Amino acid sequence: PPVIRREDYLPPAWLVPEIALDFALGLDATTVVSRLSVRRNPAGNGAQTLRLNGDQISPVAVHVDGEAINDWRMDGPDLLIELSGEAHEVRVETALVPSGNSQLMGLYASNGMLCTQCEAEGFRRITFFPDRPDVLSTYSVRMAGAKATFPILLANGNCTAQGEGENGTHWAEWHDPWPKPSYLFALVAGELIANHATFTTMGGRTVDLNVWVRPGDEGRTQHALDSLIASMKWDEETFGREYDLDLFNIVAVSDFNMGAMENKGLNVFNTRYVLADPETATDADYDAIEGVIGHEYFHNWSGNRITCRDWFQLSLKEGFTVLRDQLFSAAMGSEPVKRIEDVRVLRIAQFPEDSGPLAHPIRPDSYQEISNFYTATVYNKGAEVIRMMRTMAGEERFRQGTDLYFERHDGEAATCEDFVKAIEDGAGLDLTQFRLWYSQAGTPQVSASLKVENGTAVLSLRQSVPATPGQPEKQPMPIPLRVALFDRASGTHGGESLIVLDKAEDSFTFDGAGHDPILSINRGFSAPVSIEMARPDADLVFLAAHDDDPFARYEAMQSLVVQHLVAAVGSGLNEAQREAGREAIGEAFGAIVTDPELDDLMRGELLLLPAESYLAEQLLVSDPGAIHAEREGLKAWLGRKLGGELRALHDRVSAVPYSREAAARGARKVKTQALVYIAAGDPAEGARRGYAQYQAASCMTDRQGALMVLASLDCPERELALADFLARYEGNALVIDKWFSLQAGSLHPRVLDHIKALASHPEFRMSNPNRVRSLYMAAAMNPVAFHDPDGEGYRMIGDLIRRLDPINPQTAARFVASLGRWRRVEPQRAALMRAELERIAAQADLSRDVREQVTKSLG
Ligand code: DPP
Ligand code: ZN
Repeated sequence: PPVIRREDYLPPAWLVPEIALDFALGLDATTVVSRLSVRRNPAGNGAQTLRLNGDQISPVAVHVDGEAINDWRMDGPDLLIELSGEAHEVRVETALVPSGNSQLMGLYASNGMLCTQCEAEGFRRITFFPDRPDVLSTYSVRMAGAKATFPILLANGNCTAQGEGENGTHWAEWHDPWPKPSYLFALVAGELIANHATFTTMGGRTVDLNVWVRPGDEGRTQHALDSLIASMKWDEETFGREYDLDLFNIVAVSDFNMGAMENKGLNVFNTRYVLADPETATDADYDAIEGVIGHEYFHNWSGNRITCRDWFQLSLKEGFTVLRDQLFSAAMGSEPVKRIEDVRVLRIAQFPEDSGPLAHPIRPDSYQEISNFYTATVYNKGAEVIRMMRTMAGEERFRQGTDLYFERHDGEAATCEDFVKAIEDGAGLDLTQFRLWYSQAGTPQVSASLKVENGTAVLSLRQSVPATPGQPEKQPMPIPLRVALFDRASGTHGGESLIVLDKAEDSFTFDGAGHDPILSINRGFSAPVSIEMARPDADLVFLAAHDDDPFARYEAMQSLVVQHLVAAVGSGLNEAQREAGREAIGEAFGAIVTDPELDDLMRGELLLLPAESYLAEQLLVSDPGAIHAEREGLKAWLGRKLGGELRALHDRVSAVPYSREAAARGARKVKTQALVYIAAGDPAEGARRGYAQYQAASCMTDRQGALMVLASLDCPERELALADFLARYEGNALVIDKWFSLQAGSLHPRVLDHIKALASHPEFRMSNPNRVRSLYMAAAMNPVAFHDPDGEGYRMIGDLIRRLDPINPQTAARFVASLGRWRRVEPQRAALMRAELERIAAQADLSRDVREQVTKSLG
């Protein structure tokens, strides 16, 4: 497949200032008549040929300026028309089969309704169009269909007219006054019911808000609606952004590749980021809904009003919008806890990407299939890069930068460079060298050492950016680090400083540091780097107890455990050393379990052991079996060592009644964590308490938590609870997803058999991405199942990719990365993983999506 390169960008030869679309809707047959007003782009290359992209569609009829023409031609999937003048009207008719569209890109049927997904290149599956984000058009949409099947007809913008047709049909016309790229087009038709509210903007505009769902689901929409209102208000207050239409619609769809989509005025959501009530959604689900509703809403400015010039600029809208949703969620809940969660996600999802065969800069230089670049790097590292600018500028100056960006580029298709320049000008920063963060892939490693003489501390830092595919050599980048030096005796520090390491090596001096200070570095995770510094356990125990930066406290705890586990699986520890390491961790853990000053939400973070994938990252080549065994061994040891304290904690939080308040949410968070450790140390006690927690549960958080623990145990309570859960939530797809993923993610010794049985369960559906992910993503992330020493887990994921690819290539391609880690895995498993990739590569007719990921992973 052809490689698309960023450096080859050319402005479009033709612009399309206006488009009128006319849909005759049917689940099995829909016709589309598209009228484009095209005009030669003065900035284009003057080509006579109008290229309209298509994908698995063919033109039924083509007219130019009202005349049917026959001299159009196809170039692969694209329609080419020769045009002689400066401006023309082009009319193209296409015929679609929405019910046969299993890729879920373009117009498709889901659960009896019709909906669209166009980002990145789905619009070309609906009609022929210059399907690129720098072609902005004003859209008018007319749709007609059977009233019984499609009582509700929605598109972008405002509804301008509607009426009854013949034979039980009706129609609606929609107009979106804001020019937009084709990827933001949306249409929804079906039987839907809305939870409605209004919002008055800071400028006094009254906006109608609707959350549309299938009848029966309306009781689970209030949290989404509340989150939308909170987002609108927050964006006014924090970024000065006001909503710009009279209507904002959200529609929940059960078959959806992504989380949600920010189509102008008509966001389409995966049901899992809309539907919630305490009985069926966990606290984490509530938080995710708030975050995604915010994210898509914030795109109205960072993405829609200012869009991307080309797809290489994806992080322009995604990195910035992730930062915006992170700040929003932090403001709605606990800022430190949110920060810790975000860093955990970065380390689990992005760090491995950055050190593997699919590594790419946040602004990639080339791609074969753009869907493969909706990555943790573009999104989450992209957010970290902008967060660093904010850290260096300070909040106020950063706001001046974003104000300038929104003002300068409103209505444009912009680039990452435009954003950086606006922050530079508006915030008064010199970001010359900082731009390297956009072009260089790889997680920088910073090694640190501290020396003290006569009260002056010297911090020596060295950075290196690892080689990544296509980028063997790297230049040093500016790395902003928040640091503080703690005095051992008082447990305090004399003030935090922000230093910027912008050379390969540098040193920084601090006066008045006392004789033996303890360094707290990269506080708040001010830079997305890994810090390498060998330090005594005692220093980490000290920081875990005393650091006033909550992230740094968490980090100290993590480092303590990482240091121990990496030593244990790496060079190996003798029994005495292992015991000493565990004792140090046990001491810090015990303090956290019992600290009365600590709020439970934060306690919950501090009690989490580092993920196995993050531990594997610390080693060049690792044995996943050894990592798992050592980490589980520590878990069980802690469960036994702190059994009394953990049972007391579990008893205390079990008495807290249900509410959505922070204290009660914190209680639920540590409830299941305490249970996890109790079960690790004493499986019989874990089964007893787990089943009691399951039966007493008044909400999904407690019920799911208990079931998760039971699912890993070999006990009769496991089967009882699993059967009860399935029967209790029959018909609720999102909860049945949980039932699948809890079992596929379990540490049960026969988990592979369970997964196989689940794949033939009557509730399993290959056509539904949520269900596929609930079974197979949980399996791919489960160290026991995936890294089975005989390679059964790899085979299972390989088979899935090959079977899913013809149905839904975008979702299939997401599974390749797990196998692509083979180079970092011990030789026996590595060979099995590689063989699986080769088996996929040997399959004829692979999609471009899977082909690109597999080729790069073998590369
Ligand atoms: N819908 C995806 C997101 O919001 C892609 N834009 O990130
Ligand atoms: Zn987004």
